[in-house]
Amino acid sequence: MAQQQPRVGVIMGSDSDWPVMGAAVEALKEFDVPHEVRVVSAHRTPHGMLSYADSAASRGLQVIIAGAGGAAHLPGMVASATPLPVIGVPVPLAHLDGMDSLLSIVQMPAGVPVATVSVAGARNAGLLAVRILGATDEALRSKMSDYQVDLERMVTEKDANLRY
Ligand code: RP5
Repeated sequence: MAQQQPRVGVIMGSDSDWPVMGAAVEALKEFDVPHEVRVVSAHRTPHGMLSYADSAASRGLQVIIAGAGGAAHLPGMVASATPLPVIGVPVPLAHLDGMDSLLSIVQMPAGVPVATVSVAGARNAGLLAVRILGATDEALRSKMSDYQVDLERMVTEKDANLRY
C-alpha cells in the first residue's frame, strides 16, 4: 500500500529523546494522522536541521513537533526557518528536572512563536497537532470531539467508582 503524505513532522534532537517523544507519535496514530519521525539536532546537525525546516512546508508538512532536552534550541531554530506552526516538547534529562529544556524552548523572542507543552508533554503535543489540523479538517475535528467525549466519560466513570 502506498505511504500517505506526512502531514506532521515529529523531530527530536537525539534518539535518546524517543522514550518521551514516542507519546506524540502514539497520539497521531490514534487519529490516523500521517506523520514522519526524524532525529535532527540543532547543535550536531545544524545544516540538516535547516534543510529540514526549509523544505518542510514544500514537502507538504502542516505542523512540526520538535522535542529536545538540555540546551533545547531545536524547536526555536526550526520555527525561525519555517512558516509552519511548531510545537515544542521539553525533554527532561538527568539533571535539573527538565527546567533547562522548558526554559530553553518557552522563552522565544517576539516574532518567532513556539507552542510549548509541559515537560515531557509529548502526548499533548500530538493532540495539539491534531487540533491545529482539525481547524481546517472537519473529519479530524469531529474525531477530536469524540475523543473529548470519551475523556469526559472516563473521568466520570472513575469518579463514580470512587464513591462509596
Ligand atoms: C539534546 O541533547 C537532545 O535533544 C537530547 O535531549 C540531549 C542529549 O542527547 P544525547 O547526548 O543523549 O544524544 O540535543
